[in-house]
Amino acid sequence: MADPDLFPVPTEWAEGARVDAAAYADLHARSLADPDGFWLEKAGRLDWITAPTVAGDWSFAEDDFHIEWFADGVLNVSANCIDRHLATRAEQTAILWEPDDPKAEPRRYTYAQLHAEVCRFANVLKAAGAKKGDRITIYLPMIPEAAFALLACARIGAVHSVVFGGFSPEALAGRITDCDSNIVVTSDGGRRGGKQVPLKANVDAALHHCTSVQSVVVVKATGAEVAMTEGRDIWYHEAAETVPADCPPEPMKAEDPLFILYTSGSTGKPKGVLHTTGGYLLWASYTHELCFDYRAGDIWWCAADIGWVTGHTYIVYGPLANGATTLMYEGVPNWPTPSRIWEVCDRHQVHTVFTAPTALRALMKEGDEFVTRTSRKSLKLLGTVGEPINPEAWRWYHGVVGEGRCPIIDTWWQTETGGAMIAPLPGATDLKPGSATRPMPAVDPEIVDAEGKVLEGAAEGNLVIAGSWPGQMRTVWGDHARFFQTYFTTYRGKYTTGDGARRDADGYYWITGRVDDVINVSGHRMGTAEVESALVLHAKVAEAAVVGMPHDLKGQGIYAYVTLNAGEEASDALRQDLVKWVRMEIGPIATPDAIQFAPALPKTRSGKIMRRILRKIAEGEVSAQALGDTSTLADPSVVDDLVANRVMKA
Ligand code: 6R9
Repeated sequence: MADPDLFPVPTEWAEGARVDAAAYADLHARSLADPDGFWLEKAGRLDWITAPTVAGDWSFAEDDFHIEWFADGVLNVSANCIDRHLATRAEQTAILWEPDDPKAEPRRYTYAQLHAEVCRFANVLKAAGAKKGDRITIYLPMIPEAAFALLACARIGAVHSVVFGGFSPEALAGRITDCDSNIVVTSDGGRRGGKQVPLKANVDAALHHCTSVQSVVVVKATGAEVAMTEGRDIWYHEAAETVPADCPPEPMKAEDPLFILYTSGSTGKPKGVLHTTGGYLLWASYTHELCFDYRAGDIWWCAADIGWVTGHTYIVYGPLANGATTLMYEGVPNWPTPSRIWEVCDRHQVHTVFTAPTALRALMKEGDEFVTRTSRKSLKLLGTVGEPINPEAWRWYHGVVGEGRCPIIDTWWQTETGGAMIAPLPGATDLKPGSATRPMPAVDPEIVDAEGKVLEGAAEGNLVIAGSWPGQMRTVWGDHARFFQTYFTTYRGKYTTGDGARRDADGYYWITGRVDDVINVSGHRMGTAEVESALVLHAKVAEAAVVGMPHDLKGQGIYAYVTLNAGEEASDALRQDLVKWVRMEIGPIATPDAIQFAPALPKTRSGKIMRRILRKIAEGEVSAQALGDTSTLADPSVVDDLVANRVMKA
């Protein structure tokens, strides 16, 4: 009998795809047996000014720690994403923009127009004082100018640091200061789900705390009225009229920095993940083609925000390096109706849509009718990323959205990995709902136990990667020691992902979620330490501990235990005040779902908070067996109070 949990490669994919099962096995084996030969050959998919003669040169050992790829190669990322396509596809749409308001007009930019826009943008940045190597912070809504800005930085060799538009002025200021940005690119505002986002005002507030910024380039997006600071702020459209039309691409070494992207870790403030030029672009382009079997003429839609790594790799760099038509959507999945995603697919005849499980769960709950009233005939592939997809959502995506004909490409990866690491290939991999399936070429995953012992065969434990791959991050901006410490010391000689995983008897990987103090809220990474630091900044809060809690839509919600300063009264008003406070300090994505006031937190005699217990209580598992041994606590009775006063519902 057929296994109901196995979805074999559809015949038309097996016959027509670039890579079938045998070819995948060969690619994976060859990439590990002869990495130099394999990657020097693959490097040929990029356009080099000087072709590299070396591939990977790396060691994860402490006394010789280094990671380099294609070190003697020279190239420019924007030339690879634009100029080299001009001979063959100047008139093809490169960027197709769908506005927030479905009644507003979509915009299209051909490769020729993209070239003109990016050259112009690059010259405006230069006029604003940008030089090769400068860090430029980009705080923009999902408008085409966001893609122009990234590519313009790449063109002149400046390093972009995109900050998600949902982050608060405080969070923005921290990121500007950490990388010492001299220029910020923003807009008068943004639109999302019919609402306006005051981006420029947020930049103004952030810059009260920053000393490095000389110029703010402001794109007119909504027409909202904004304050302009004389001598600092420049309207993009005014500056664009005064600069030359052409901007030759800057030759960059393969290991020159391309971008910084801040992401949450288990300790301390967000880390500036640094990606470099050659290896990152190759990984973006190769994985985009392989996972999604991209073909000329296909309309590709990655529905992420450009503020996350998924937007960098699969809205901008991967698709444009491959000469694709990439759709960029300004709005949110469920506005004005829960049909919006599928309506956009019909309107633009989208071939692949790539989104997050949290969006799917939210749409699924609205009922099938919002899907079935649309056609979706153009869809060939469905992608997902950001968190483990529950089999129920997977089956809905496959059965209702894709009517059973579109393979689900569940891609597991991280900001740190640059692009997809474990994912099915549509023509090669039979699917299992909830599994990201098998590793990409060059990716050598292992499952290790707490002591670092490598577990063979079917096993569950910590997911590590045994060797380097071209898209690997190269450092934490400004703190190389922290890079080594965070990723290469838990299991010596290996890259620690921070995720747990199970490998089944067929060699399929099932990601079980983070094993560190990072929680995944609607596909967004949140360090519990960040939320705790925000809470303790409040004048009434003495101490805070934050853990994840199960949440139907978000995957995980934020559960905060708070102890108040002596003399302060717990109240619903204070609870609401704290929620508002965290939103203001970090941004709406960090909104706590539950706040429990606690007279004390469970601590060991050495003063360490026992998070294991706090996690169990937040999960609603309060039996003595679930809570485990509490005898090592300084005051075991603390636990009884926590259990009795658990916040049942967010
Ligand atoms: C690309 C991205 C990374 C963390 C990662 C893991 C989780 C991402 C996943 C997944 C299960 C998938 N994650 N994709 N878990 N299945 N397909 O999301 O990067 O924001 O850095 O988050 O997200 O826990 O460690 P980033």
